[in-house]
Amino acid sequence: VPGNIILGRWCDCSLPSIIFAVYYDDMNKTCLTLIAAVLFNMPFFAQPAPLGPLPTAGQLAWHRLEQYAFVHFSMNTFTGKEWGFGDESTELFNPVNFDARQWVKTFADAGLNAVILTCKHHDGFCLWPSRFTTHSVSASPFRDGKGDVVREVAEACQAFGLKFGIYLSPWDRNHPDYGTAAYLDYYRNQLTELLTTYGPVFEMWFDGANGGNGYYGGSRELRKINPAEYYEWPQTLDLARSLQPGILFFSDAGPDIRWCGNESGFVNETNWCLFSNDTLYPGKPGIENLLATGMADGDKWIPAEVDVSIRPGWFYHENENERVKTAEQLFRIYLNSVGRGANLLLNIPPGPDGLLHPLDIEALTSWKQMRDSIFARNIAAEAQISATHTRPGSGLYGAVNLTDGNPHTYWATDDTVKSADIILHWDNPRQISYVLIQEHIELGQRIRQFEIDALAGGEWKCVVKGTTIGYKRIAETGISGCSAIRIRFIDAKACPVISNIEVY
Ligand code: FUL
Repeated sequence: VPGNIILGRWCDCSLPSIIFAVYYDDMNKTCLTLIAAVLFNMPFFAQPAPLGPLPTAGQLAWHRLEQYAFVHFSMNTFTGKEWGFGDESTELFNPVNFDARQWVKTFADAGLNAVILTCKHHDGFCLWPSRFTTHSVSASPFRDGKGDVVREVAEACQAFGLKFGIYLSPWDRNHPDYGTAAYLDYYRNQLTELLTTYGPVFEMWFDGANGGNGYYGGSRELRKINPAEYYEWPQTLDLARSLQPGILFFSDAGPDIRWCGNESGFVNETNWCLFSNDTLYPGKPGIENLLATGMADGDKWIPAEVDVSIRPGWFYHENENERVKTAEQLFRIYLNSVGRGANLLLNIPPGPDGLLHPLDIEALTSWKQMRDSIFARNIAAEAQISATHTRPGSGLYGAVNLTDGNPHTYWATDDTVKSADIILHWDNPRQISYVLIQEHIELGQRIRQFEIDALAGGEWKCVVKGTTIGYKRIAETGISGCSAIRIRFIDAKACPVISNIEVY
């Protein structure tokens, strides 16, 4: 601002640059503005071109949730089964101390950011008073048949600021029409009820279990369906989107979020958010490893979600009380999911009294304490940070952006430079256990290979050999007496664009 002149430039990589000058004349109180459009972007300033496929705004918001709760609670909670047959008496459902606020407060305290509830599992019992069936809470002793578990959980989520999602099993072993076209109407009617009654739903979960023997309205037979065609998913998804435009769909095949291919709590170390799902459908066998890795050249952004239970089963069973996962086991799962760029959907099943068991609460609480203490002090902020190469651009893309806590700024290299190092240096030697790296995925997932070297005792030593990064990568280093680390981006699909580095 020399005198009363303001010079500026506005640019977006896909548009011409706008150069403007504003002159304010104090004496005459007038303003003169000059505007010029430049039809090409000066490479001097241009931001890296996006490398598609890219996440949608909804998927970006989903990535930021990182970990959230899965709740399996239904008829099986009372029968001790994992898969009900569909002929269970509705009289059995009676959680006398049911308190959705106890569940959701526990989840919020554990740093879980959403809840996905089994509104209907494979046995067909509905946790809400559906107009389309009598096999629901309305026919149970719970709150004298006036209860609505879905409503209370959705309201508790709103009260504690958590997002709410639904699981509506496509396979229904109770319904007489399962296997025919009429059942699709029933399924869509129920979906419409859920998506128009309980407020915003962030995610809809389709599990892959399909067809088999069941009660089916009393016929007690085996019903087989062709999972690739029977459900006519595209029409159902269109319906759901018309009712809740922001909803994201999870299934083995996406289309918004993909299954990680196992129920043990991990994605592979190499985890691409990219996937080509054209030939896939929920329940397709033999693609587990592909789901756990993603596809480097996939044609859509379909990131992985890791669903795993805190107990051996998905539903509560008293005889599994001694086998609740420990804080250490949960932390390992966290590193193998969130720490590899996936989201974690951790199942915590309430018991038949309608409350979370104290052992599960204890495990969640100590897991949270463990995360808080391990990630308490980010020493990247105390380091001098530099890069072996930085994209030209008047300081717009400098390495300081990596530790500024701002997810919108990033360090990048020039378009032709696909490998470069970031060096963090401390005045006093440190103990370094974890290094956290985030790509600026708004511009695509790029990194294929990286390594981390540590300088200890005057010598550089490689402590991590890694592949993909994506939304987040937490690498374990475990080194002491370390005065510097060097993060070497070795290979990338296009110039590295990194938004955040943390060191613990
Ligand atoms: C599977 C189901 O068969 C299990 O019962 C459980 O709900 C799990 C999360 O998904 O497909």
